[in-house]
Amino acid sequence: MGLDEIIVSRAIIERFARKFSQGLDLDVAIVGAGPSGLVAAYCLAKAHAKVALFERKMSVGGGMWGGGMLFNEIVIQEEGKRILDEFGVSMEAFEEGYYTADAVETVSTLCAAACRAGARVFNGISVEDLMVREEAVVGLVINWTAVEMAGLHIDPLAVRAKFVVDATGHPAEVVQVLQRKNRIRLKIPSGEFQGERSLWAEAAERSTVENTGEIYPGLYLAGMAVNATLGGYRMGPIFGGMLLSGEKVAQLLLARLGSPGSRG
Ligand code: 48F
Repeated sequence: MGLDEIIVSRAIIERFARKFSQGLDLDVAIVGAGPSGLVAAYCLAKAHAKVALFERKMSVGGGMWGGGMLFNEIVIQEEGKRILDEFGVSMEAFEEGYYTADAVETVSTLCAAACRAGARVFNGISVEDLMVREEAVVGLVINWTAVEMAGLHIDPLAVRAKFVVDATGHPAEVVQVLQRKNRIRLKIPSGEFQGERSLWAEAAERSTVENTGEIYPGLYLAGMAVNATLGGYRMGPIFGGMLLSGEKVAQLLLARLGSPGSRG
């Protein structure tokens, strides 16, 4: 069979344009494809919500690939094991209540499951701002990461979403941009972004899950962005809290969405 490079080019352009265009009007837009974002995307897509993930890097997985200090094994506590079991990730008991999993197998399995459930993943795209209407977040403002890196002066595009999830990890970028640009008060006692505290795995894992939820009308927090925003502790390379937070944000959003529309 002869190969025509122009057909190859046209196939990429047309198929990407279709996918991208279908991702412009969403039930849920998730920013950041780390463990919490991937689990949230999977749970939402499985329940037929129209969901897309926007990830700055080319690779999904966030801080999970490198385990702890580049030793690519992760630790999951008893509470989080159920979630990796559901995905079929192999785990090995270490000591009572502690399990290990291969970081690469875990990331790739979470991502494949999210995609197969119907979540669309847009990598190489950075969320630089939000759409805000009458004191509610109603969408994202996005641009190519390559444009951001090159410092080019090129206007972004917009994505509408009924709900946005900040799953950007330690920097909690979405919350920070919302606060910086709109002079608003967050739905927490301090009213404003706090920044994370030093390492305390047990307290951090608990508070990440407990505080997962809506931080401003239309904007939810999941994963490490929860603790960063509320002034919670960091937890280091234990990942049960990230998985549980992703699951919890999806459950909260599904309750808000009622019966999500079928994916377009
Ligand atoms: O940091 P990350 O893995 O978030 P997470 O799901 O998990 C945290 C853990 O990895 C670890 C930890 C727990 O053990 O403390 O750090 O909370 O993934 C966040 C992803 O968001 C992307 C970033 O590249 C990363 O892959 N990201 C950050 N800001 C933006 C973004 C942005 N403005 N636009 C798009 N993607």
